[in-house]
Amino acid sequence: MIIDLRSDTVTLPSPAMREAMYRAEVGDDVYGEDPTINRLQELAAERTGKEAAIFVPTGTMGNTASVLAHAGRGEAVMVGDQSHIYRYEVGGASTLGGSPMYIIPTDEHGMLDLHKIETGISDGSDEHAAPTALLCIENTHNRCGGTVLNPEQIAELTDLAHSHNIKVHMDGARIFNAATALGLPVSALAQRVDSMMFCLSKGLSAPVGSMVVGSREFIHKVHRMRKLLGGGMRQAGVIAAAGIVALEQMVDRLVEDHEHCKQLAHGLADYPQIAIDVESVVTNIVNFSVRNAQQPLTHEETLRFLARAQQYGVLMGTMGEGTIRAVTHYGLDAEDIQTALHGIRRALIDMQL
Ligand code: TLP
Repeated sequence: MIIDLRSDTVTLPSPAMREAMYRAEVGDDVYGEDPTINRLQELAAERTGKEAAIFVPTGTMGNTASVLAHAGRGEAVMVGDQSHIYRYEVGGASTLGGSPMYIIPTDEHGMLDLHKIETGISDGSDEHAAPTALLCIENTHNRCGGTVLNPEQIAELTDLAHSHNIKVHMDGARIFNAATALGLPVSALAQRVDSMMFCLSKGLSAPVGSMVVGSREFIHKVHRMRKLLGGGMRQAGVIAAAGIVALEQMVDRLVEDHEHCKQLAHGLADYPQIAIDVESVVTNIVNFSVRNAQQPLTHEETLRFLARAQQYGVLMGTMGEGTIRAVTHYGLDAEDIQTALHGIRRALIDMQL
């Protein structure tokens, strides 16, 4: 039996999703005529408290289309040095949009350095610098281990950016996890940002799809950028139907994923070979590293450890630099977590760590 902790992207659609997909009413969405997509977009806008929403195939496309819609060629986009947009999206803002990325340091909780933002903003008066158009933030923060930005932190970021006429886009791939951890509606986290992308295909378990939300005018621009990126789909109500089920039925259960992640983190902390900060685990992602006689494993040794864990049926990933990431999700229960902990222990013993 395999316990797949590589990501919450590995989740399979629920029976209710498959049923909804089978029954979905569809039309040509490039004409705006897919009733299921239209319903999903209305639902997403309503849940996030924004005027409008648009369905996109992936989170990467949602972020890229948003950045292109906010920032013109030669206008700078501020991103965190640990952000998904910067590290894992093939540099779309720059390679496709002609926007230089201005890098801001991120603390271990996923918060960006306000002072560095302020001193890095260019209003265009200095001809040497690309004028800043956009600040991107991430919530929950993937590389920081699923950490959460609360409404006060978001307000600090948006107040600063807006006071310089800079828009704020939130990569909220896992915003429902953030809202669950804080016990707040997602709208409380989306309120101050100008736009947000969130994924249906991660913890919410839909097979495909993400949403971008924002003002009507902004979503109109994203529509054009989605077409530019080749993301104008036709009878995609077949997949949007699963997205509706995701929003209606899969949000309340995220709390279980968080409990399982805590369970996993506590179990790992019992192994002396593992370095982990259990307190920092607040959603469904846990980062940790393995030590050998108090020395952290090298990247190659970490890969060998992951391969050994895989032999015992536990799949996990690495975030580079010796950091291992495990993600809990729909389809895993407390017993699976216990099984995974046993597998990890056996891998540690095998490697004589
Ligand atoms: N993240 C994936 C990998 O790309 C790392 C994962 O397994 O976590 N924003 C954030 C914060 C993400 O974590 C991801 C996916 C995306 C955007 C992109 O979403 P997709 O994969 O739908 O393009």
